[in-house]
Amino acid sequence: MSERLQGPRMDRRRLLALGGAFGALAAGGLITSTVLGRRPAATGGELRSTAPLPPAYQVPLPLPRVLAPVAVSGGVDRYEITQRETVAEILPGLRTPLWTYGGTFPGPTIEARRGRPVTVTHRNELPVPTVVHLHGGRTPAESDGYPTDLVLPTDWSPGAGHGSGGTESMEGMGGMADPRAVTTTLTRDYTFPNDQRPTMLWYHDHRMDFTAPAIWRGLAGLHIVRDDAEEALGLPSGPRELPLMIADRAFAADGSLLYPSLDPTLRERPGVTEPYTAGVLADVILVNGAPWPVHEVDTARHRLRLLNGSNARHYELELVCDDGRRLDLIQIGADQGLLTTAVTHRALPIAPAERYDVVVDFTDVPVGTLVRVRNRLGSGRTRDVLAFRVARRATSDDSRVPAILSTDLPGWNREDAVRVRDLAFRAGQMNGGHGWLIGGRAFSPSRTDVTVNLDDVEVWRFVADVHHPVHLHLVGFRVLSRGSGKPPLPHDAGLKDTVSLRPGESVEIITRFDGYRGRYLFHCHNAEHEDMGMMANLEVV
Ligand SMILES: [Cu+2]
Repeated sequence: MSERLQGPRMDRRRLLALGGAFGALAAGGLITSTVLGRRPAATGGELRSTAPLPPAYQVPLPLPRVLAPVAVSGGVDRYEITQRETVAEILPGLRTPLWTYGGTFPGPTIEARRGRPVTVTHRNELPVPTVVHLHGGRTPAESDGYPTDLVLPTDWSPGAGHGSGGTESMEGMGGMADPRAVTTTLTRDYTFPNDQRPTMLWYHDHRMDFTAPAIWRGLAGLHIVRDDAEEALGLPSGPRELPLMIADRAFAADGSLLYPSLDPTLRERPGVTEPYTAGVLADVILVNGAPWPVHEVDTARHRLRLLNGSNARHYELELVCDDGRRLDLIQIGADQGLLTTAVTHRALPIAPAERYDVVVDFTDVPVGTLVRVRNRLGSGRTRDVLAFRVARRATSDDSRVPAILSTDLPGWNREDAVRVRDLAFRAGQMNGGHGWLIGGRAFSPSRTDVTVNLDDVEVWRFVADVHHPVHLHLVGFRVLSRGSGKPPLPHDAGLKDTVSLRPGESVEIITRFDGYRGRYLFHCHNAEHEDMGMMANLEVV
């Protein structure tokens, strides 16, 4: 009890210690009103393709292949993924070099069962070190993909040709090596217990300083956790369950991806050129790696498992029929699995790294109709995302959306929290240049920013200058409030692992730090912000 009472007092001291910049934001001062006044639809600079772009809704929607295990003995499913360069035809008639998991973008999907561990042996045949993180996974620290736990290429010598040995690659880390890093050469086994609520996770590169360009080049794939209880609900399944990874990219005239890296080899100097330091946006919208694809459906309910896999682009999705009629997005799940009851949206905002599980009912849509999924935050061609063509009458549809979807959502109350923390996400100086900071500091692997006790419940209060989608590793959380104590928004329902802070906004979340002890992270999932300092260490003890 006394511990609980300490919460607000610690909170106040922390608030004061954070100083003037945070205070101005928290008090709704000039910074807040200026930022809100601009109301930007996106944070970042947009690259323009010089390649000829195809018309929308011509390319069929690809579905990532499901990876087959190499062994299923001993209660563990074993998989192997080789990270390698490949060339793919993304824009019709053009060839695009990619960095991939297993030769495709997105990488292969891992289908996992709740409570049944999966071990993935990743083999790095790319020219740079890599790190695999399973986003949303309840993963022991040694398999969580800490940014300095590198898998090195066999012939890796970072300073080769630059005459300074191995230190130059540490430039973005302020010259600091990380004594706790556990590196391997060529391969590494990542073990995922899958001891968590069923949901769609995604795995992607998380290498120190170079996460954004690595994901951009193609290092992202899906990992779906299922269980018997969810399957018993009768939700749309089989060909009527569609994973949709949405990501923007830009293409040069020769088909190669554009990206404004300071060092296009991604070997030494991290970061992007000045117009893009707030985030890299692009003018082509890919879904499962295809530009503005189209997918044929029948007149039945479909389950869409949405991931915003973009580095910096936000979307607000709506479904519009040829005749202007809009279809509802019936949200059944959030980042971390099923809601208690469905929430119906006319439009659904989705920030980088967020997932939404939605059901769309095409039952009453006339055959022949094109149903466009549009992005209300886009302009020009970025207003289009993908489309469904209602191709035929369904012979039957025995799917349903039950009134109660789940009964196991954590019901943490504010009174359960032993601590309240304030964390400001805003721009600032880093290494003498532009950076993105948490609590006024740029990321350093050698500093513990937040220490929590295993099983403690805490309330964290975030405040933002511009858009920041904030992600915690290890745990899911509930959104408690937005904007000075106002209730969460409808799409904040359920268990989240990424929350979208809007410009000038404060958001409170609550979570229990359960699962595993060790070194984890929390960070902004605008991938360029993440690479430019907006990450912090979370030590669970
Ligand atoms: Cu950010």
